[in-house]
Amino acid sequence: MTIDQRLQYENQGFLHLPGLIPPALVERVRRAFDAAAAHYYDEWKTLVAQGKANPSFFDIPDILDQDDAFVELVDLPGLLPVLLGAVGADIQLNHTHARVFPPGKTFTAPWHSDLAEVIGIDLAHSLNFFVKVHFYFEDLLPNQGCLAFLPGTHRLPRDYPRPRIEDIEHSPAVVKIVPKAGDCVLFNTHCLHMALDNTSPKTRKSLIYAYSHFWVKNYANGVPRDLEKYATNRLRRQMFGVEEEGVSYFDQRYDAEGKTGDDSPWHSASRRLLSKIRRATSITRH
Ligand SMILES: O=C(O)CCC(=O)C(=O)O
Repeated sequence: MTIDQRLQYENQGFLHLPGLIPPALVERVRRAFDAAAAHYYDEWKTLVAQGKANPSFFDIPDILDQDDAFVELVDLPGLLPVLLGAVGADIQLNHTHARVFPPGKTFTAPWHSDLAEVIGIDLAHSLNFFVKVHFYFEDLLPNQGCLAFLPGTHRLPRDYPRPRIEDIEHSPAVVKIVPKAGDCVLFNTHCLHMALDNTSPKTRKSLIYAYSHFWVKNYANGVPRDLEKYATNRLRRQMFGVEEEGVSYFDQRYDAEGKTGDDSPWHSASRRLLSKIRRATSITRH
């Protein structure tokens, strides 16, 4: 993480990281996402008709099992130093969403912290607790459900009254990010944010990966089913919640210099995985 990124992340609560996903990977992600979205679209519509799904958006399930490209984003080389700077060496993938947001009103609560109900953490002083990365593989139009933030609000206490902003597009308190294909947006999930309405004629597509510490429970959708294929090195094992034998939850560390034996086979790691039967529900506030 560069000093500019650190200052921006710590003081504003979010970072727009342009062009981090290499073009070839952008293309693979785009194709795989469209194929998976098409596969699950009818199921979503059926659930909507039965009143069992939200009509405003849907998440493709278990995205890490859909294509290698989605696993490659987890530890994207250009993103990794920023992730390590934002969370720390004990980073773990916490959960994923592959989100399809057709034209319509936003489904997120206005100006929310994802962590407002979390107890045991002084959120205003825990700058490195929990981050999300939104990955974009298509250019967004300014009115295509872009993410918006209230900079600096990650430093406010959890009970700070949620602001009502009448004219979001013109408020100087708001930063809206209009990303291009290949961009990532990383943010402290306690920073007040929301997805804006998608008033464009185009569906917004994005991937959302959440990261926290190794000792925070992860969700099933943050662990690919085929660990033997994907958890091929120390970092990947840690990202997917696989414990190293003899290392406690709290002592798990990825050493970016590679001093921790990246070549130790996956089989030597403890198989005690965090259970895939955990509910794979969203912690986005709807
Ligand atoms: O833009 C989205 O899909 C959700 C934004 C949000 O509230 C979140 O990622 O926590």
